[in-house]
Amino acid sequence: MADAAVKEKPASAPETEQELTDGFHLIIDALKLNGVKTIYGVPGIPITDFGRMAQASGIRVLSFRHEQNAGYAASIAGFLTKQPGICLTVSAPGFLNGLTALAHATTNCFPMILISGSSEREIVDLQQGDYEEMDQLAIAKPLCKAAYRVLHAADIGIGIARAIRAAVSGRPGGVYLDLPAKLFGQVMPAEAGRKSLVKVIDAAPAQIPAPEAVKRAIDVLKSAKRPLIILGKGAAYAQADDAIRTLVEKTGIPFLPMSMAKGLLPDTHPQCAGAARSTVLKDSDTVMLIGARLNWLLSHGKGKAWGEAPKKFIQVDIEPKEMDSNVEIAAPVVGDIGSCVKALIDAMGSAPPKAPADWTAAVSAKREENVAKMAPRLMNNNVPMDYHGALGVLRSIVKERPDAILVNEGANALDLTRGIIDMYQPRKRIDVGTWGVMGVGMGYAIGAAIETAKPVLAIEGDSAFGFSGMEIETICRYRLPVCVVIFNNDGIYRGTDVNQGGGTDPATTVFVKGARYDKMIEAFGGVGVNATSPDELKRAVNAAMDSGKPTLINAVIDPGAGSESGRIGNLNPQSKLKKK
Ligand SMILES: Cc1ncc(C[n+]2csc(CCOP(=O)(O)OP(=O)(O)O)c2C)c(N)n1
Ligand SMILES: [Mg+2]
Repeated sequence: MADAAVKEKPASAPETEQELTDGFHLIIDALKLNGVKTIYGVPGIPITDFGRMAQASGIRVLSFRHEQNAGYAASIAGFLTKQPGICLTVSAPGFLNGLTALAHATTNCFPMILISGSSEREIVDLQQGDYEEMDQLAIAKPLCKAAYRVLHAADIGIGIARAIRAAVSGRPGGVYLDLPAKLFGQVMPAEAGRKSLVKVIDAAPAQIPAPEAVKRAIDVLKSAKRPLIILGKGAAYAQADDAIRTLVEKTGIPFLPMSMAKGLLPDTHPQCAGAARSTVLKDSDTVMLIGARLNWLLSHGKGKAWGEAPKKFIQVDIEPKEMDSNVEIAAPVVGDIGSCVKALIDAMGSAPPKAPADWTAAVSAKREENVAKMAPRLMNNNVPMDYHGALGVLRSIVKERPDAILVNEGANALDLTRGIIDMYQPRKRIDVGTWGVMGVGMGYAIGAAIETAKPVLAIEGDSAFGFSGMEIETICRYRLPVCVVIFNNDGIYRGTDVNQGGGTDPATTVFVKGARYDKMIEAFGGVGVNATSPDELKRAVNAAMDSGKPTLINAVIDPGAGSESGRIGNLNPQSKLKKK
């Protein structure tokens, strides 16, 4: 460390010159000691010089146009690598811009650290009106897994170690680290500084499940007539891909991947029940959740979607509090996913519980039926395009390029893409996650391109894209192999809504008709294409994926093609009173 440590000789210094270091260098050294290679952020007081120095030290520092997008990039870096993604912001407004992403990381269980510079504590605490004054630590606390502030240079090592461990151990999440402006310039002897740094050992220790819990789970599975495995993004995060595959194949149990678990086993795997989702939720009698929570995305494990028949749930999760969150869990298995799945396989030995053949045959038949129903719609060459025609070609492109990362957000643009595009490899589909949030698109695309060095295909609703659209400049600036396809249907859900008040303002859900998003990227030297047919779309995406050039394709979609809120229109509140 201390490759650029300051040498100073104060007037009163003794004859022997003492090597000094400062907050700037200690933070950089602490991050590098713990393997941090990339920082996503936006510069400004008090972290501008810090960013420069970090870049000079060999850390890759990516500057964004808005902190929220930098934060989303950091959050997905955490998901993809199991190391905390780092987001760096300025005080108050920059911090708040990054905070949405920190809360998102926490909700989605992605390890991330939001490092924010902050203003002078003495002034902030007396509320004397400092530049960008805000008690950031207090605000961050309820929105993340842990929040820390470092006041003394000698505590930087410990502060960063705590942040890293808190982010990745147990159930991963977002951590806030508050670094007041004064800290950066604090000076201390270099040798003492070196000694104060902490390398985090075994940051995410294995958590082995209790053998009784494993046996209980296997007993429940053995009594099942219609078992189902649901794989969540926690299972994808775990990087226990081989073990999970072994468990699924050994038991022959149909599996249902949640959105970001698609590809953990290929969607074309004979046991994949993705295309028979409603049937397996209703008809199964025993459900093993692996890194999936019974939240709204699974209708809380009860109600119409789950049918009348009684169900038994087995849940594999690292967080004990997750058990019984919505319904009774008959067999909780608490531990990290990799250790739990391995323990289950070992305990099954040579006599694993097997899914009964009549059940697996029924699931396969339903799946084949649904796939066959969908097939002709995907081959249409309509102009203007509908979602199915456009997705039919994108589906083949992903099949031919299974290692590309697919970013996806929107309403119809999300739900139909998820349903239609098969994934073949783990952690290749990244999307709106637990909140169904709009705005992750370009941040995710950048984070994924940087962390994986794979080509990225982002399929975006025109509304969804708007939340982070300015980052196409960032994509062009860093020359990232990102191809953005905007499903442009002139608005949110549909572009056909009318203002029921009759004025000249457009309806609340519609945008400028015939907008040409492709022209935006041309302003930054990227490739823009306006695609009006599936053939044009296919050609443009293939060219972009071959060249690796930043590309934005405006895919013109029939404004009437979508439906309200995509697949989740039922969540819109209804009143018994008639709409006026
Ligand atoms: C941060 C945030 N703000 C607002 C919403 C509400 N919302 C859900 S989907 C959506 C946009 C849907 O339109 P689009 O992306 O164009 O997809 P389409 O259905 O038209 O294909 C919006 C604004 C949200 N989910 N997240
Ligand atoms: Mg739209």
